[in-house]
Amino acid sequence: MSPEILKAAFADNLNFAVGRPAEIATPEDWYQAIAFSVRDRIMHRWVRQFEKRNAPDVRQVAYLSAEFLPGPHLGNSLLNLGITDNARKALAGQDLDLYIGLEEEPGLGNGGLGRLAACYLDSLATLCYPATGYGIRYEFGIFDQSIKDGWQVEVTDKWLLPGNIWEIKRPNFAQVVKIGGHTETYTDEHGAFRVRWIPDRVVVGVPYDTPIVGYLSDSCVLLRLWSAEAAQSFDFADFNRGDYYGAVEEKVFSENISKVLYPNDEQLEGKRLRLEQQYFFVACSIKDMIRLCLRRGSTLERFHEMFCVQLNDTHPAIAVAELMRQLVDKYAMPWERAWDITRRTFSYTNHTLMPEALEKWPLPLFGSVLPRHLEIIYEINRRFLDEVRTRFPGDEGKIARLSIIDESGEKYVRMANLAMVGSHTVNGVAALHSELVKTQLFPDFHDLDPKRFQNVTNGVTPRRFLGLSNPGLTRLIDGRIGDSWLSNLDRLRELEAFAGDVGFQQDWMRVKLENKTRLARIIRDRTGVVVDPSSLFDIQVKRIHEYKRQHLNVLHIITLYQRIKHDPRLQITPRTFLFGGKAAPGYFMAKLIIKLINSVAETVNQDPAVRDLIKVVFLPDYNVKHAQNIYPAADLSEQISTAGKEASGTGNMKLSLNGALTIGTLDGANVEIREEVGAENFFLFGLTCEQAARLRAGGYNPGDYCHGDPELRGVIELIDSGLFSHGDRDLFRPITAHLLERDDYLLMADYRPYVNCQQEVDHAYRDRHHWTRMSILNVARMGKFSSDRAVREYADNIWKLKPFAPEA
Ligand code: GPK
Repeated sequence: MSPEILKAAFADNLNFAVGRPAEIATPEDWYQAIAFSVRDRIMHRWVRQFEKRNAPDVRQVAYLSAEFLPGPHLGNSLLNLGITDNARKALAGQDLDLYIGLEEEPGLGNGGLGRLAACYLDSLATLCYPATGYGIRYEFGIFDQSIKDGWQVEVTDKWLLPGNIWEIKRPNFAQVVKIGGHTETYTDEHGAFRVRWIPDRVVVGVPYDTPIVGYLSDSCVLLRLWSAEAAQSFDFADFNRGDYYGAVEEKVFSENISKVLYPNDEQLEGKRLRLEQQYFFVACSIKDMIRLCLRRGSTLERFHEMFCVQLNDTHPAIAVAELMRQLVDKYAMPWERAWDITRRTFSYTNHTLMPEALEKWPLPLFGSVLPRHLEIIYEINRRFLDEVRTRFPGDEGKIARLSIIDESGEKYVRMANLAMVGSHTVNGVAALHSELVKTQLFPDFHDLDPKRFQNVTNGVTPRRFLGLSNPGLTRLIDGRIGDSWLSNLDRLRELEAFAGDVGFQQDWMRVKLENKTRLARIIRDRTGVVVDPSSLFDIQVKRIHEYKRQHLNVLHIITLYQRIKHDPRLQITPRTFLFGGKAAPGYFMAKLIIKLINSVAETVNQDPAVRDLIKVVFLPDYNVKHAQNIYPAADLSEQISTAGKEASGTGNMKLSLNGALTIGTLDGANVEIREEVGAENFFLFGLTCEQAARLRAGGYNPGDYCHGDPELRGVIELIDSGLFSHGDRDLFRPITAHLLERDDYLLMADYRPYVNCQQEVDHAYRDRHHWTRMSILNVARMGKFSSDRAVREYADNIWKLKPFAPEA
């Protein structure tokens, strides 16, 4: 698409879609005009492919996810369409990057799980797989984080306020969803015994479609997000005849369902509204698939041939019972047939072993929201447990553990068990995690059917996280190996040949320095802290969680601080420690960790004795947009979770892809990253998952580590002295007391190995050629971690899905 054509398109859209004369157009107006023009091109592809995508023999994947974190669309869509340079030319002198930067991001997710879903859409589109991402169009996404006096303050996210050019409302595909009420039995006209569900509420789900364009592939996938609206005609006709205000109330009540994203990451909230959200989007999505299936002339007997449905964690697991309900209650299919279809339709991805994240719903709550589903679940469970009994007669313990209903105390519906029973395949998200899924999480299911368990190691899209975020490095790589690596990441391997090339190393260092200089400017503008771009940028960005151990990082910072104070002439590699991440609003310890980081930053940054050797920065409001500025500037990537706790991690991949070296434990995908880049190019420390288990089993006493290590004791005492809290000796006591008394995440045990490993990092960074060589090798060996590879594995091994056009 030539610059002239784009220029005309921008002018047209400024005129006709935005309605502003060029003379007075603001940057926001220009953003909109460009975005409309890009959307036009995406729509063109979308419409052109309609036939191919909907051919009767085309099988589709539906990716059901309560979260999607796509990031701003404009920059990425320009890149994927291959028109960024021409768009720049078309704008002759105007600042395209300024316009791109104006876009609000759809923060419809919490962290890794939502971002993974977005990476997979990018790859599905790029590889021409027929796919739809189904989710919720939250009116308010993840809160914006600001920092006041060192504490996190949550501010409502208003992403829809400026309007959202990328979505198209499709009221004609709206679906009605029932909630609450009771069930009745009746005999149908053939004398058959049937059940119907009489709800006490109905809401309407209206889909909003955002087509996601693939990288230079001419292909799109659809992100279809459901928004809740009131069923107006229903109100007036059946309930509130003439009751206008009652109907308005009902409207507000209905719209609540898609109002706000629950901001908890790997933590249960257990709220009725959350269950309603889950059911709402699942019911709309299943009905939408049934509609499509029938429209394409198929019968529901072939539902599983038309659709495979991936459950992104257990949030959409109710889909198993909903498809059964549709097939049995509505379409009068015999139970066995319906169950066979259901089992062939679903597969389930587990994303965590953290016990507090495993979803379970109190039975009374579940029954009051979804009375018919509870009955169906009982029936699924009865048949399933009968089968188990014939295989393991008399093993009541096993039966209790496998049951979808937890009856050990107060009764619960276990969503993971429902997902397991209703799926043909379950997968973990990294090799180690997938092993733990078999041995720790679902050992009884594994005994029952080991073939059902698979691994698909996570991946990330190189388009957004290198091509778009790091144009400097992209150009440098293109210059050496051409540009095909962006859709074939294994080709980065060809960079290995240049790892020792001094000229290439210098270019590599120059790009990194430019990226760090840019980030330093952002840090100064957003926090007032001045950092030195030539210092080592040591970065930990991710949700704040005790298991991710941001506070272990802090213990290291205080260790260095203490060393400098004891020895004012100490020579260490100057470092900038950068943190970013949100804490769940109700997670006290996580919020206190943020306060600790900011308090240590305040003390350290203004202490002249530190001689600017260390700077500590907490960059507020970590999100996709900010991440894109951070990854390219990283020298060191902190992946320091307690072994066995991080299912995979994906930030670890993005940072390494941008040339950061990793300091990390043998956890999640770190294990595979280390395998790929080579042990000599990875800073490993800490307990393994087996060692951690043994330590705990033997009666772990964290206090022993502290008392046996004077430096560690000094660090804890320094925190408790009030030095970082204006004399308040109690402020951080919940953290230090937990570390000394319980230390669930084994910081005390891993402290010394971590600090020693950091010393190795310090030394390694002084040899810049060697460091740069390691950095180049890290990038060269990241091919495996492309989401293209991951999506192909899902398609080949789980979905049995083919691209609808042969790959170019
Ligand atoms: C896992 F269970 C969950 C969750 O509720 N939210 C979430 O972001 C993350 N995750 C894991 O913590 C990461 O290790 C993993 O890489 C990511 O999901 C994607 O699989």
